[in-house]
Amino acid sequence: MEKIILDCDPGHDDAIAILLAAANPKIDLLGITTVSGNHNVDNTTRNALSVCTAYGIKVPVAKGSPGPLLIDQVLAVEIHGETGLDGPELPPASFELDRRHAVDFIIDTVMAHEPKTVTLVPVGPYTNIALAARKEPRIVERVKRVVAMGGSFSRGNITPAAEFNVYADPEAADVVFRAGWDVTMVGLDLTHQALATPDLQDRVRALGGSISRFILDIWEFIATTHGGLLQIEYPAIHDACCVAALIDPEVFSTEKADIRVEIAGHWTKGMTVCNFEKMGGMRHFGGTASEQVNFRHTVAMKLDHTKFCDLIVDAVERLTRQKA
Ligand code: PIR
Ligand code: CA
Repeated sequence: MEKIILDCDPGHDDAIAILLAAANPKIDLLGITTVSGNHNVDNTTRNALSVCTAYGIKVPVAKGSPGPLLIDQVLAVEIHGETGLDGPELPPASFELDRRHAVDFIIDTVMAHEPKTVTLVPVGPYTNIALAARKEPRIVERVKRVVAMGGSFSRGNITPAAEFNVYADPEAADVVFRAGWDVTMVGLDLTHQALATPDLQDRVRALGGSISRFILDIWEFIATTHGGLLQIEYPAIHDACCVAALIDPEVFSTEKADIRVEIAGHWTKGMTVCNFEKMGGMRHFGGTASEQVNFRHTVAMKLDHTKFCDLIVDAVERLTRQKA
């Protein structure tokens, strides 16, 4: 069992990540923390609680940071709508938030478990994770690893160079990639392969029931915004890729790299600059040539789409059975 804390900004694909984490027996979901990103933190928190209420997910939910560390807030309303999760119908939340701030929830939870047993899974801007590492630096040594959705080594989705989660809080991303923990970057290069193809949608539709309906409604909404803006053929299921990799490490291939976050660039702010070991590895990044290159990050490369789809279908099946 992989013990995880899912730090998210639901968010359509975030909601699917929550369902996959709650459903799969290989994941022990210790809690959900929320952050501003796709929408403000009030909305992303309400959405997280509503998803948990609707599908009987009983884990602590702790509300986190209302905005990025330094820059002005950037939301993704044009993708996720006015509520942050437009489209599907959800019930009002029927249970209470954890009383702690997300940052304290993360610290307490990591410190309360044995060293190297808790994995952090940030799938929104990394504000809470950066603050937690600053507030209690011992968590950096203590977590097992960080598997983060965000970044890209090819193209961006909010600017030509930058992916949204990194762009929305670049300084936080810089803290996370500079810290000494084991970080896997599950960026757009990978998640733009994780598409809700007609075949996957048919398999989910065939299961019937309210969870199947919910996921189809998510994809229906995202197809209109995502498809129009980004010219991607089908909805991308970004955030669930991190959870999928913790269930089955073979769901994607990886390469080692040294990743730096561009926080000062004019056209490139929020870009994740990947120095790949396999490509020969540039000896330095420019700037201060003395900065030692260290290929200690992992980058997600090629998705096994069939394996990924099987995990999504399996999660819908399990949750539907549990609900019945
Ligand atoms: C933001 C997202 C997805 C698409 C766009 N265009 C903007 C959200 C997703 O929830 C995911 O975590 C990440 N941010 C992908 O950039
Ligand atoms: Ca997200």
